Amino acid sequence: MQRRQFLKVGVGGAIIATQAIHEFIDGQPVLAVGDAVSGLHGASEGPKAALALWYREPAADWLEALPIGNGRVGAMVFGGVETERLQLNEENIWAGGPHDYANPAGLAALPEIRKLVFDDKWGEAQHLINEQFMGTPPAQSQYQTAGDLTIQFPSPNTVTDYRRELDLEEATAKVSFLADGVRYRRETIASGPHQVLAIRLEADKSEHISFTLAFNSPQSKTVSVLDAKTLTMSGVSTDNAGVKGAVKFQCLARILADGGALTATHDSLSVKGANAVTILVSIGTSYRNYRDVTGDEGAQALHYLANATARTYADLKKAHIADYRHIFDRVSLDLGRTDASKLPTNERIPAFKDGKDPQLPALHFQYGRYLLISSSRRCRQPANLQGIWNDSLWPAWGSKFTININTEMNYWLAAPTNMLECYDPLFAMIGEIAQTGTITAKMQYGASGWVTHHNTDGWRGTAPVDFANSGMWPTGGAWLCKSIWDHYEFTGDAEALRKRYPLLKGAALFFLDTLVPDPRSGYLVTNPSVSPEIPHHAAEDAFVCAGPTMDNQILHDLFSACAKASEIFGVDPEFRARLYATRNRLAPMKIGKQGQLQEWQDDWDATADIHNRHVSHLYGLFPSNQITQNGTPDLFAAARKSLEIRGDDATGWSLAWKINLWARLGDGEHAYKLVTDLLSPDRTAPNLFDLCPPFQIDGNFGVVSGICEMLLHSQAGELHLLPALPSAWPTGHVHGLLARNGLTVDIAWKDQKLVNAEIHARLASEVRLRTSIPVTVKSRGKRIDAKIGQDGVTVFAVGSGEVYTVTVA
Ligand code: FUC
Repeated sequence: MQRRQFLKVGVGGAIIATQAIHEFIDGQPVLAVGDAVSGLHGASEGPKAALALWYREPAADWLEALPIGNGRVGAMVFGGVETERLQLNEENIWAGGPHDYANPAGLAALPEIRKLVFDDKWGEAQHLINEQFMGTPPAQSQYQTAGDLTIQFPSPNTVTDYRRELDLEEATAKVSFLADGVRYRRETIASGPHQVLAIRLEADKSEHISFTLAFNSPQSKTVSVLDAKTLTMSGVSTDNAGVKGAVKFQCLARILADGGALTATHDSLSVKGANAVTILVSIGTSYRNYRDVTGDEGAQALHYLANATARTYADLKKAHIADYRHIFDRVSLDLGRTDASKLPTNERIPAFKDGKDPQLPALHFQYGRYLLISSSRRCRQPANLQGIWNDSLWPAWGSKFTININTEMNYWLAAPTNMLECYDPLFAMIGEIAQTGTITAKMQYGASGWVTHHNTDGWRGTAPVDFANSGMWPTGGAWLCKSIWDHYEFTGDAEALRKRYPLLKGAALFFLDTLVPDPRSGYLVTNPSVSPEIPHHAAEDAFVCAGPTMDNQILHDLFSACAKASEIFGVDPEFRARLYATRNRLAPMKIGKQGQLQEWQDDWDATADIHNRHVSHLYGLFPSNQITQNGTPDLFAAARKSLEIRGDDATGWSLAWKINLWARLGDGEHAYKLVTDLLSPDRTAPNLFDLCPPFQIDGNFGVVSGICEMLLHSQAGELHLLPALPSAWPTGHVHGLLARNGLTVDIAWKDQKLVNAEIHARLASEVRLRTSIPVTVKSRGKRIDAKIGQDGVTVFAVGSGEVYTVTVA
């Protein structure tokens, strides 16, 4: 027996009837079954794909709109009935223009700054840094919106059966509704292979598609009609701190109509009575790279548009889906299923704390992967603080690259969730900041190699910016270099490492030249530096210091990676010896009076801002592996203590980092508690964008990594299955996670215990398998001769191309 109800709500002047949450079949609440609709997709029931975000109403604001992107070009799709708004982005539209921020006055001030820091005169040191050592100008530029494309439809009298969704399996935004008895359907894709946005408009009655197309933008721009079916908007980015706005951009929108009549005004195009329409949107910019903005934006936009015009929407979509799925399909995740997943996505967020929706974190996990594929592929810029999605000229923190945590976090998921190609723009950016960072190293430190501080932008600024308390941190480039070594550890790809070895070497050379002996401890330390953004004496607003724990940990990893790479390639033996010798003189990690891991060389943690969102000194636990349960049990306990003192309450990205940390501590319940804190309306927007607040995409990406860490560890020479599985996910499976040493791992579990796992080896190596219960390992159907280590670890050799099945003994 089925019962259907409708709610009436007004949206944008039209009356929309949305369907009530549930229908009831045999007394059980189930998702309402909509009318069978052919064509683009059906309506009113939940999405066909389990992996979809869906809603019963159009987006009323930007955090309800749905993001699509091809790495370079992105859009937020609002799904309005009368007005469809696509807020447009192109990753290279940055305020200002090519500019070097290095400060020639900095070097002369450096000896005095160092002395003040060693003399504990932090306020004076900070003052001198702010006056003499910050970049010129001391603020970097902003990433900016291109503007909006609006599609204005006639006003219907009644609208029913509205639904919009973001289908993560097809990377397609979809809208469907009945207006005055006609079923309308829209789809929007951001094609990677063809570099355009394509919007498909269909109706189930012929001659029913009518609309007016217009561009708008807060940028300085002109809109005009290029030809009878093509609208154009040309603009230029705004000035920044005295640097003239230099990125010219052109947006083109072309209407390809089946039937109907096209008319034009001087700045809009209209269609009347078409059967179906495809609108192609192409954006070109003059940005070639951080020092060259002489590209021909019009030619670039037209090139992609002409190429896409020659294809049908069906062809564009087919190529787009195949291209996207080639990456997306590598990993699947099931954390259990309940009916909660049938609710619209925005209703699931406030309900998540009730604990009955394991599919929401699984959806969030796949959404994070979707967002990285959509913002960091075939493009020049890595994912910035907002990926590529930003509707403002002056976004929070410039929507740039904050590299004292946020940019690194954006890539924590790239290797474990098997999306290695998404690293490419990050590696390209490291190559560029190694160039600008060479100037900063020489000009401000008199050093060789290259350096980057806590932020960079479209102009690849590397000098310290903002203020001493955040900007005076020289270890940003060194941290970014960890991604190069991670890539090698996961893939064993020595050729890729060989190409990037000069970047590691340049980063290390800077520190070999600039580390100074601490007069009190004798260790070699960075000076001046900060433990990112946290005052060690909060009452005195004192941030700058020498040798914060995080710097020592990052440099330990950098020197180790660089030395190992030089060994692999048989080059630079003297340099390698210097690296090892210097590594031995870095200050070691220490345990303080509260039993905590000290954040500084001195035990200042009690006078610090103890609940600060940054947990920088825990870098050693995650993302690094210098602190492990078996290798350094005392430091492991101290790291836990530090995390307890910091507390749970934090920004979105900080919660995400802590999920990874608790997972590394093997505490799945605490990690899950933070997943719950994060999947709440305070930290997750209706479109599942993570809220710092405001929106920052690092939290989306950090959680994906955190869930991986709850299911699989592969650091410190071990492969640990289900190291931090929470009781909220008693049964599930994951397929396709990458682990270090070239392994791909599938795991199935039930009643919180391992059922079986499959390990695919791409390289020959030794696996040290840690499980909570004894296991047997088979290859080609035969049990293999595995040794059981004293600590219960199962040790066996794996061959390249072989598959190993792990079952409970
Ligand atoms: C760091 C953090 C802030 C924010 C900004 C983009 O400065 O301390 O919380 O995430 O980056």
